[in-house]
Parts: sequence; C-alpha cells; structure tokens
Amino acid sequence: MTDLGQELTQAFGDENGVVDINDVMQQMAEHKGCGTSSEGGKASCGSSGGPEDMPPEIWEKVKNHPCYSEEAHHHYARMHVAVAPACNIQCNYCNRKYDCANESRPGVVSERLSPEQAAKKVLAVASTIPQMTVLGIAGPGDPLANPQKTFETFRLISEVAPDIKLCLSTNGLALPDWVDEIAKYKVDHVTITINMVDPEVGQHIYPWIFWEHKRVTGIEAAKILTERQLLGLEMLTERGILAKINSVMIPGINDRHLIEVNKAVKSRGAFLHNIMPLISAPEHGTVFGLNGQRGPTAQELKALQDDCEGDMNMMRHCRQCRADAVGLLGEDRSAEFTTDKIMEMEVEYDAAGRAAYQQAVEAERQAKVAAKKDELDGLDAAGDIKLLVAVATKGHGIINEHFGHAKEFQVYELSASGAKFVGHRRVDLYCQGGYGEEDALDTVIKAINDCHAVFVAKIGGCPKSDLQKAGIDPVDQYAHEYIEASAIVWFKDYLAKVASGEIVHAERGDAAIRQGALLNAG
Ligand code: CLF
Ligand code: SF4
Repeated sequence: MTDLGQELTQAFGDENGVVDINDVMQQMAEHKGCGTSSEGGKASCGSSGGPEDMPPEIWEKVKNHPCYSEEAHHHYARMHVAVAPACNIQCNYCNRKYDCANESRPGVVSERLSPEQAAKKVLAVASTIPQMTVLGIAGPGDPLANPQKTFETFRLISEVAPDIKLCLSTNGLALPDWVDEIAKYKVDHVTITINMVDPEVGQHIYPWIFWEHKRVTGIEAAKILTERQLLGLEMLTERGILAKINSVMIPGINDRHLIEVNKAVKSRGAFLHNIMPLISAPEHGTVFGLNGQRGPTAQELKALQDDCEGDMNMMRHCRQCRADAVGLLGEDRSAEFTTDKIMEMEVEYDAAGRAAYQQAVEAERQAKVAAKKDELDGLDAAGDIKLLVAVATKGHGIINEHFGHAKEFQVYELSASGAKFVGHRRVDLYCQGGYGEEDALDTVIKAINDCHAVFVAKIGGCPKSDLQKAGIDPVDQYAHEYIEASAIVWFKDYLAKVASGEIVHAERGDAAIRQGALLNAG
C-alpha cells in the first residue's frame, strides 16, 4: 500500500483497518471541490459548475466525472470498454468498418471485448491509473443495441469496483426500453446523441433506422428517432439520472437548428449540452466524408456554443474519444491495455490506495482554484476586451508541456470575468525526435491562429520566432505554474500595455479544426 493509502486507512479504517470507500467519497464531497463563481453568477469551473451551484447529490455525481465537469477533466480520467459492436441506426458520419490504431473518431476501436474481458480491463486500468473514476460504454456500435453485453459488463464492474462511476452513451432509439435497467445498475450518467428535433433535418443525417424488426428510411425514420430520444430523455430526468446531450455540428444541415435542439433538451431536463464538430474526411469512407461535407471552423463552433450558453451548461472540453479510449481526456493510453497485456497482468484492486490518491488530486485541484481566485482582482480594466490564448499541458491544470511535444493545445478565453476554458485544438507533433518540422508548425499555427498567445513549458528559438511572425506571443515564463492564474497575470500585463499605448489590441482571425486527429464519442 502507498504511504497515502496507509494514512487513509488510519483516518477512515474500522478496527480491522478496512476502509469504506463511501465514507471516503463522502469526506471528499464535503471537502468542496470548486469554490468560485465568476461574474453573473455562472460557475467558473466550467461545464458543471461548483458545489455552491447545485444540490449536494448532483455535485457528488459530477465532481470527479471528467466529461460532466470541465474542471475535473484536468485531473480525472475515464475509460471505455468496447463491448457493444452492433448498431440499430446509420449516421452519415459513421463507418465502423474502418479500424486503424492511428485513427481516432466515433465508432473506431482496435479490439472488441466480452463482458468478462472488459471487467478485467477495468480492474487493470483502475490499478494503474488511480485517478480513473469513470467507466463508459460508448460503442463501437450502440450500447443499447447490445443490451445483454452492456448490462452484464455493468453488473460485473459494479461488483468488483463499486467506487467507479458507470456511464453510457446511446443514440437513444432503444433508450425508453432500458431506462429502468439503467437505473437498476445505478448508471448515473447517460449521454444521448441528438442531432435534430425536426425530421426534415434528420432525413439528411440518418439514412435509416432498424425499428420493430424492419428497416425504416427517410423522414419516417427521423421522426421515430427524435420521438424516442426525447421520450428517453424525459424518462431519465424523471428518475434523477443525469443526461448529457451530444450534438454533431454539420454546417449547412443542422448548425443553426442545434439552437432548437438546445431549447428542446433544456426544457426536458438535460444537464449538459455538448456540441461537437463533424469529423469528416474522404478516407473515413463515411457518406459525409465521401460527399465532401465539411466540418465547422473553430470560430463557427465556438459561436454556436456561445449562442446556446444561457442557463444550460455547455460542454467544450469533449475530445470525441474512441470507444476504447483510456486516460485523461486528450491523452490515449489504450495501447497499454490491450487484451494480451491485461491477461498477463497481476491485478490487485487497491480501493484505499485509489481513494487516497484521489484525495491528493482534490488538494491539488483546490490549490489551483485558490490561485486563480487570488489573481481575479483588477481585471475590470479589460472592459470589452476578450481574447483567446492556447496552452500546452499534460494535465493537472498546469503549464507543463513543451511546445514541440504538444499533441493538443487547450484554449482559454480571457476577459473581465477571468480565464475560461473554451476548447482545445488537436495538432500534429511539431517536434519529432528533436527536429522541427516546418509543415507541422504550419498546422499548429493554423490550429491556434485565433489565439493571441501560446503558453508553454519550453520552446525552441525557431518556432518562437515563427509564432511571433504569425502574431502569436510565445509565453514560457510561467512554466510549471497553474494555467488560469498565469493566464490572468499575463492578461493584466497585456491590458497595461494596451492602456499605455505600447501595443494596440486587435482581433485575430479564424482557426482550423484538424480533421482525423480527434479521439471517439460518448
Ligand atoms: Fe465516456 Fe461519454 Fe461517459 Fe465521458 S466520453 S461515455 S460521457 S465517460 Fe466525454 Fe469522450 Fe466527449 Fe464522450 S470526452 S466523447 S463526452
Ligand atoms: Fe451507430 Fe453511433 Fe455509428 Fe451512429 S455514430 S451509426 S449511432 S455507432
């Protein structure tokens, strides 16, 4: 057992030294996770607010779920097990035949697992990655088109690892039939992918559904699908199960319509809305990829997310992860846990050690929130100025990645309200084996072209000067410090320079969302 595990046993163990994980989790809930609110009463910690913004039982469900809490995603990991191969509908953006280890997008996995293999894999990952708090089933088909495998997996995992939250992602067609089963297995988080609430729009996204033993096409298919999705959402809300809605933004087909979708799901009690960009390239072999349907630009996506953000939480940190993804959002450790490797692993499930590790994570999270709070004073000088900055990070809310090693940059919006996470951009590695690649630098600049600065732990002279030429300030003086607190300090300095006339504030252009570099959907 780790030192922390021993401390925990002393703190929470009974006379036999046995630790009740629920006691520990309760203590963690009481130890408030995110204590700030930004201007306007909106929680500053992202997608799911903080403990003061919601009932304690809801906070308990979201505080360490990396998808339901933006702040949690810097610290906690999720994993998916690919136990659900079949699907009961066809989406024009999906092709599950395509299976490549270098490819990452919805529907793609490298291996399919039986429920028993999945349970072993969960224990192996939980033992290796103690901050892995959520197990999701998200494909590669639809979990509810494979109900026996899905619920058997949940049953096995809830027996062996009861501290792990269970999560499910579905297209919603079969959802009303399975809501009671979902409640029975205490699956507290369900995602429904809803791309339309108008069958006229839906017919351009879904060529067919399989319904009551036959294939239904066109408007009729979309009508059945939307009715089932909304009914399923209402049934989840009635049972107090948190529902997240994923929507794929398809320019020219459903982009402005997603505002209607947002209203429809909000009125039925959805907790969170996640609008994701269409991933579409000819080599994916999807209908949209082959017919040249484009995805949105970064600014188009952000504008739509901003338009939908009112009383409802918008998720902006989704990585469109693979159906077998493992790790923090934005990293993929699935290759460490192939079936061959996990079958050879000696797995010891150390619940106390995991809980102790997570307590340490909570402390780190608190320190980050406190650091940000300390810097918030004096931002009024920003007036209407809002700008974006990119950050190279390996997680933990710290600027701790070398520019050349970054596979993605996180994007924060700086304004009079402080620093707010608004998205991320996947990029090609600039630095492979220590050598800079000009083309790769070009794609990095395109991906963060709408940002005024990029915060890194370290950067070489060449990329530094090219970034400066592109009008992006490379900032390396906050290496290994907290992202938000550092960004606010930099922003105050920027505002002071604007006020003194040393620089003139100017808007920047749009940026590209890299197709095919995304991870797979839940
Ligand atoms: Fe997985 Fe989905 Fe659960 Fe998260 S993913 S089933 S809710 S545990 Fe998360 Fe991945 Fe986005 Fe999904 S980042 S694709 S939203
Ligand atoms: Fe089925 Fe999901 Fe693929 Fe759509 S994206 S066809 S719901 S597996």
